[in-house]
Amino acid sequence: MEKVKALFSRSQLMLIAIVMLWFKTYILYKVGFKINTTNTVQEFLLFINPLSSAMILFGFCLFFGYKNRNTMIVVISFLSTCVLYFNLLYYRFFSDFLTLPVLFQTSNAKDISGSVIELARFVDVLLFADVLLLTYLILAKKVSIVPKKKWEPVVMAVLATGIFFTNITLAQIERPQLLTRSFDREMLVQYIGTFNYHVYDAVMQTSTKAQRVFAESSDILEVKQYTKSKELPPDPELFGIAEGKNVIVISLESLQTFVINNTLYGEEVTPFLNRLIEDSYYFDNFYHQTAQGKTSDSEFLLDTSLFGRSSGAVFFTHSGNEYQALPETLGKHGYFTSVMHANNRSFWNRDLMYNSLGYDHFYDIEYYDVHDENSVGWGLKDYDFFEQSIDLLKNQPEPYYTKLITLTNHFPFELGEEDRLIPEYHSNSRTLNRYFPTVRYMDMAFEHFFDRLKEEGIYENSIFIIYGDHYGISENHNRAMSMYLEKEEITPFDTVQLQRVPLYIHIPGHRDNEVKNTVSGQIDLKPTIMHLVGLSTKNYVHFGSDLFSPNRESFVVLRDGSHVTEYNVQTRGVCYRKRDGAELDPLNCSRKMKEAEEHLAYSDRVVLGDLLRFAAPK
Ligand code: GP9
Ligand code: MN
Repeated sequence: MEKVKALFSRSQLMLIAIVMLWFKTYILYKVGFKINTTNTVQEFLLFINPLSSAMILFGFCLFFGYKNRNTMIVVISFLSTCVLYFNLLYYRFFSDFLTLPVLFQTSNAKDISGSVIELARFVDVLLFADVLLLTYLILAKKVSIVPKKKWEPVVMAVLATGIFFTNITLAQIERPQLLTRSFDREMLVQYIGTFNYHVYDAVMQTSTKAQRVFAESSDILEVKQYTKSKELPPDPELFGIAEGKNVIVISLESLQTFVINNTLYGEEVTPFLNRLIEDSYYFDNFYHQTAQGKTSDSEFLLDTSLFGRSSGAVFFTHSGNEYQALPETLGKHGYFTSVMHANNRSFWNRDLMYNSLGYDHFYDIEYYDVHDENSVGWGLKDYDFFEQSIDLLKNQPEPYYTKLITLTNHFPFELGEEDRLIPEYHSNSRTLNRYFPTVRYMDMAFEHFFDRLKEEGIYENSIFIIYGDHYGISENHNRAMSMYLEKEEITPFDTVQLQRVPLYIHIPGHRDNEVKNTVSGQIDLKPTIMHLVGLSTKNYVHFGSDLFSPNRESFVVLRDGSHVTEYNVQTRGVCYRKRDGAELDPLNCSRKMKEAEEHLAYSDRVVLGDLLRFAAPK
């Protein structure tokens, strides 16, 4: 403590600089970035998070003595203010925080440099007030000049790390997995601070870059050979059936197959989706293949036919890659491509990733009228989201490829009394209990959307790809789940079966609909859609295959390495018989297990090495 006192009394200018940067950042959070908090812990984190970085930044001055120390204080104060200011300007334009790739993406830089003058405001000068004050104090000789001492940086480092770890621990408690899953930049800034966020971003980007640097152009040839050997011809009856039509993809939040055609206390959970089976191709053995990237992983699988990452979110780590994604390809064939989702642009790094995937437009929360009355849980209620999306759809040039992402059926499955169409379940899991009414609500909202599409004449001229993005009920709720499913227990085999999500391919006016049992996953959607709209998939690197191909083999690989075939399920080192979950000799699964591993390894090579940049342009 003595040393701490001594440290700051020796360098009062540094103390002033730290306190000013700290308070300034906090004020900027509130006024400039308009960061809202929902509880006191969050507010406390927001307040405290600039402190440790301010201490580390100004700590560098302690390596200098005499006049140099004071000059360094001003320099650091100026540079850190510039970082804040660039973020502010960027935020005014994109409602997002800077990331390294953005800084080096010239197109973005151009976007913003042209409008810097418009983005800057006179009051911004205030941001630099402390830099001026520090300079004045030095020039007016109001501060002491001291020689450097070896113990000073040590004391500062101990202090700063102490505060830093308290901050990170609190953030981790308040928002588990924030750093490992890195889902939202705004949240990262809110919880760990602007400067720490930039360091975190730099570490993430550098580790990613390294693998890219070592990749060679010949690597893609080997991958192409592999995927080509698995390419399947389309069903001639369905090839091109949707040519020139709008493709509307609906990602239904956390919807799992176990609720389809199921009841809760005698009432159907998804009456509309149950009826929809009759006039759609319905896939009852379709699996999500997502990992920590959740919704964003499912979007990635859909649009690229590649696997996301085993940890973290590919939307964050590899948003600068070349993908030859579905929106880009459809765009080249005359489609307008867009996403409609009433959330922040920066969530899952969508704003940057959608550019890489080739989307023309992202209708984010700004395009929706969202207020307390039409919101619940994560935001805009599905009914209102669908209703408001109708106008957006109507105003798009046709044909379009549009993905709509729902939100209400999201953990923790909150719902107002007025929207509860069926009761909650009664079990020891609040999560599972609440899941049923929100699924039922989503089903109702979705039915309304279909009615509206018909009223507006959009329906006839479109095809629909409707799927659940990932599980909603995790293994933590196995006891309650076994009760609901009337099973003694949920085994690892059952857990894999519970990764099934519904998939509907609905073609208005089409007659030959049926329930398809082929074992498949989200990775198969891209080649399927391409064939439906009449595009060849030759020369594309796809890890999935057309769901309608007559030669298709039942096979899906999950991101954790589990796989399912027509007869077997392999997970956590055990081979099961698919029919009844009986354990089998591992030999029954070994051939396909090798293929599953190969599949993931090749796909990872493409993503980590950014190999599609070497593929011939289409
Ligand atoms: C957020 C929404 C939900 O925008 O897509 O994300 P999730 O938590 O399901 O990945
Ligand atoms: Mn989701």
